[in-house]
Amino acid sequence: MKITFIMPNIGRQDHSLYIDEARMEPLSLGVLAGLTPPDVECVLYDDRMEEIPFDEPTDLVAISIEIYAARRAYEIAAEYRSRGVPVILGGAHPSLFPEECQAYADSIYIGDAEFRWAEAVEDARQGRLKPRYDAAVGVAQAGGSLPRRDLFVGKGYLPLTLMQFSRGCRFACDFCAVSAYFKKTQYIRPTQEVLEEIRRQDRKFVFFVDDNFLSNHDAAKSFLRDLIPMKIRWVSQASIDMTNDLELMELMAKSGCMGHVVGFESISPESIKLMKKAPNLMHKEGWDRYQAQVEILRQFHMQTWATFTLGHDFDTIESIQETHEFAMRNRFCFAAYNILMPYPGTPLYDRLNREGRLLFDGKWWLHPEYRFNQAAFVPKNMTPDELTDVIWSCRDKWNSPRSIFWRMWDFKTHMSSFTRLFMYLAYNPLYAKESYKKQGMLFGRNRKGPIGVPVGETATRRSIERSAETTGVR
Ligand code: B12
Ligand code: SF4
Repeated sequence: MKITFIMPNIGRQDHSLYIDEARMEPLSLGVLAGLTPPDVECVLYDDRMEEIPFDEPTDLVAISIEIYAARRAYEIAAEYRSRGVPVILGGAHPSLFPEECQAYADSIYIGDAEFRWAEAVEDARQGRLKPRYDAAVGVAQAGGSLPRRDLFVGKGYLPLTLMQFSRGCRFACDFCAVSAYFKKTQYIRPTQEVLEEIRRQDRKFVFFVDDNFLSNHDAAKSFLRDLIPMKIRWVSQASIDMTNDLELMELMAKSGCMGHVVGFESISPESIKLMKKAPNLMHKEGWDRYQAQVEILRQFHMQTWATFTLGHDFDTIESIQETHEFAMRNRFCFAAYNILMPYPGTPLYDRLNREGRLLFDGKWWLHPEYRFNQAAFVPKNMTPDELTDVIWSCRDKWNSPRSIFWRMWDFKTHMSSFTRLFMYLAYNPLYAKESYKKQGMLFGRNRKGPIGVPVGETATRRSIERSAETTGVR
């Protein structure tokens, strides 16, 4: 038996093929292949940089979907199904919105692969794949199952190893798909299994893709004490309440932490309360626009990737512009000015739906006219276009060479060691380039016809190729 694993891309640019130059290993598919019985042949195709050989013989196609790639995933599924190959869809989007995905696949898988994937493979082998598998969520890779990292070799992924320490988060932010998926719970792997996984791979640079690595401070501290002797460098994602615990900060620095993706979300305390982002309001000294917290991050040399969700009900054009000034003043390593997005299954989506504020028929991810980084709802204090424009102008300013040069001059963070400076200089231009390439991109490849009609897809591909031939831009 042979299974083809596919990582779908978001879409394509209008004028050229889109290759994601900042692509990272698709850990979900590596984990999935690791959980597959060893007698099954596994191949992986990554739509972010390679053409999918639809005619290559295979017995089952497994696609992992997050919401932005849903449209493209359905197109890929249609290509295979038109050739008689069964397709199963899994991941965050099918788990949160199974009703939609069911229409585009032979089978959908809800929840973590750890629980029922082996059964689904066996069913496919016997030719009796069920239309739906409802699985639980919980501790990742239990029993020490390892991802099939051999499938990533030669695909040009960024040189860092993706790994999980935990899954889920205890907080309940109203816009967060993770909180909805894991029902406000964090599931932590046994330390020895994580350490063994670190030992079994070659790199010394690890990205723990946890939703909130520090959701449980005590568990994190215990793990970090054991991580110190491994002498790795690592980054992760974590909430800002980490700065309330200096012992935790100390252990992170000692175990090689370079910094975290930190969800600041907004500089307006009213918006933070509305979105229920509790960790951002936990600072002992009260609200000071994160100044004391950012100083603590700097004190421990953390190179912070600040993320913002913009367009909450108390945000204004001015407050969004001030958010950019806040990020510049603090010379963050990276910043993501994300438009607040209504993901189905979240309280935010339900509220905006009730209030009649959703645009694009409430299904922006499938809409043929929706473009990457465009407002998909009606904000309170500005028009959707104003929200789109002000965020783009912040992003544009942030990514300019002048800004990259100016932000570099922080001797506590980016200039505090050669490795940190290298990371700053290597990744800032790369992310800036990706940001410009992705801005305004339509989703999927088939722009005109209904989703999942392979004929249109082929025509689109031909026209893109022609455009690439004439312009020389790919
Ligand atoms: C790491 C990460 C990233 C990395 C990308 C890593 C990579 N390889 O490319 C970075 C930081 C670059 C990133 C970017 C984005 N991400 Co992201 N990301 C994550 C994160 C935190 C972890 C994903 C991961 O690798 N987990 C580890 C693996 C092993 O777990 P898993 O993916 O959940 O897979 C398990 C199950 O879902 C299931 N499963 C998954 N696929 C399949 C397939 C089949 C067939 C089966 C049977 C089972 C199955 O089994 C797996 C094992 O248990 C998730 C949050 C999350 N918990 O999912 C968000 C998440 C997936 N991202 C999200 C988003 C929105 C984005 C962006 C679009 C953000 C933006 N505005 O730019 C971008 C663009 C992505 C793109 N396509 O280009 C959302 C998706 C929301 C949704 N409803 O779908 C999530 C859920 C975060 C959130 N809080 O909302 N992301
Ligand atoms: S702290 Fe982060 S991961 Fe946790 S619920 Fe809030 S946004 Fe989601």
